[in-house]
Amino acid sequence: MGQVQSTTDKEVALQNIQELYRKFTNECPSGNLHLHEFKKIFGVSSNSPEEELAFIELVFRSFDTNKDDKLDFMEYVAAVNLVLRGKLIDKLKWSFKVYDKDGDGSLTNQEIITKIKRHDDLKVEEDVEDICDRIFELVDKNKDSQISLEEFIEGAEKDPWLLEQLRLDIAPTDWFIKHQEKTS
Ligand SMILES: [Ca+2]
Ligand SMILES: [Ca+2]
Repeated sequence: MGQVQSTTDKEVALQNIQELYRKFTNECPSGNLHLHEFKKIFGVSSNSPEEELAFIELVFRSFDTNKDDKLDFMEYVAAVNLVLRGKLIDKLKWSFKVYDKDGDGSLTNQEIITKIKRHDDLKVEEDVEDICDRIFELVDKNKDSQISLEEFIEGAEKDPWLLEQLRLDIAPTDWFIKHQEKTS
């Protein structure tokens, strides 16, 4: 069943990429997708919570490989590919990069708390701290109150609960549905 599922996903993805190219050139005649357009795709506006705005910006930056503050079509396709068809390890590396706000190569408990809050905004403060403590207990092997990329990946690969907590997922359907709503 997994086989059938992945073949179907692949076909859908290819079809979507062709469709994306049409939409991309249509919507971005300059050949570039800018941050404000990216925000619109995800339904984020200046009225959105600050955390959400900051998060989308981090996601955008993580896809902007050549750091020129815009996504060209290649960067955009790479992003869509990662979201749709990326291997778990690549998704985890990407998740880590997005959470690592200050880009110093390790995650502090503040960076993890921001992530948990986004995961489920109904969670009360107490729970968020409990979850954060539990993540550190399980992942921070050398107890330096920082989570390194190695610790992050090792933890997520071993423990399904951690994987659920740590993996950043942008649902492919949302990605496309929102894009289509915006452009059609
Ligand atoms: Ca770029
Ligand atoms: Ca950091």
